[in-house]
Amino acid sequence: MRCLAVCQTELVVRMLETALMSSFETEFLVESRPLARRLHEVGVKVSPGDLHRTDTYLKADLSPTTCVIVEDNNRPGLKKTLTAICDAGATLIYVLATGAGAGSRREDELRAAFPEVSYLTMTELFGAPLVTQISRSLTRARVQQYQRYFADADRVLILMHNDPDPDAMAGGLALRNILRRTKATAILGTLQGVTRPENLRMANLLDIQVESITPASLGEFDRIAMVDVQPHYFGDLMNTVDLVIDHHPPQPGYSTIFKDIRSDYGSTSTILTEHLRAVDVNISERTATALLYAIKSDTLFFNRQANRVDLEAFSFLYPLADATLIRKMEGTEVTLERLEYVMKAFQAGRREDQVFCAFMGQTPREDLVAYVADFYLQLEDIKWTIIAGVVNEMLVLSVRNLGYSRNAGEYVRKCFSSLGSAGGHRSMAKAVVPMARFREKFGALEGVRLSELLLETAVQFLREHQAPEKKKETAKA
Ligand SMILES: [Mn+2]
Repeated sequence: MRCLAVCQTELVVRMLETALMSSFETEFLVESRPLARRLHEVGVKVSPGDLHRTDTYLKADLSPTTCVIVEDNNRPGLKKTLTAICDAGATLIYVLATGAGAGSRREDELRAAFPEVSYLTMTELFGAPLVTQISRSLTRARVQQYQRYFADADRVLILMHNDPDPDAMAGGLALRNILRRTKATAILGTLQGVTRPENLRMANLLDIQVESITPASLGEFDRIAMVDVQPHYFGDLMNTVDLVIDHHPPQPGYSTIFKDIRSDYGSTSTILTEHLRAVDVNISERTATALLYAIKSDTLFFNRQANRVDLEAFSFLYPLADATLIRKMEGTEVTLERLEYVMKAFQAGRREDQVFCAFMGQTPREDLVAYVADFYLQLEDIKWTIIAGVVNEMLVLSVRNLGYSRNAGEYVRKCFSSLGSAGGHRSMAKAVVPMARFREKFGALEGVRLSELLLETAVQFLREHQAPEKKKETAKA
């Protein structure tokens, strides 16, 4: 494809020449003869000409498929130049703003006069990659600091939350790589081991050894790092650690030598992918596969709280990872045990509009509650699910919704924070309250009656929080 660049300054000519060389056959037009001569001498295809005359462009052999780039360094005369170019029959016209006056006002002015012209600014084109590069070097400095700090330790513990999920395990694996350690010198540990089927499957398929540790054994480690979790999760067990890398909202009440907490990231693995890239550590297929799977599963394949950085990490990891293995890890999520709880929720569940609530009674593990909540969200007309079960005398509630509706975290905090722990994000939240306290407040309900109670609290919450928006809609109409 041919490209004609109409430029004022040498720097822009040279920059465009290098940038477009491999994709376009590019010629340049400049106003100044001395500049044309100088550029010609170094091999640039350039000719001088009066930029305001249609003739100049006709001579340059413009066709409707020639891409024309016009440098705008904020000097007067741009409109005359554009008129001449249009009159010569050009249709693919880009104005490249390089001057300080570039901005939305100038863009609006140009658009009004030349609706077909596209307006690009150097700041836009150049800004994002520049910021990425600079933040990468900030990350590099950060990573190098903790690498040095961990270097002389004999035994390192990389601690994950209970029943570590793909994000925790992948994050742990990546951190071990960054610390240039093996499983003998940096243990991936947890106080309560892997139980959820897909977590087990990931650990097996990627040969990730997760070791069970006890509170008493914490003292055996020279350095402790946490991934995908912060010390407050473990109560008073650890108030001081060496490194925390997490994407959950920052928590107070602990001290750490180093930390990198980015709560706007969809996964801890995204943060660690950036760490790996910043220090040019060789990323093995196994680590890339783990990280890719983790980003995919923590963001529910970009359905839940994901942003540009998660996508960026995903596309960086994709060619390095084993996609077949990821499919195997995802496997079929359905097990007989899970089906049993899906059925229990079906029998005891109640539904109103787009809200489904179910109390499943005694439940062996928390992950079943979460699974059933995710499961019913797949139903076509369901936008909210609230599933509860009793795990060890505690009522565990999982709330899910399709992100764009009301806030799930707000719902659990409003209804249950006075009874126990309650919190979460917009699209997923969880509450854990002692069954005894729940009964004190709501009475000794069982089965369907408890589902009905949950439905009532949810419907009321949604109604209260819907009111302002409805008003707005009516106002608009
Ligand atoms: Mn996570």
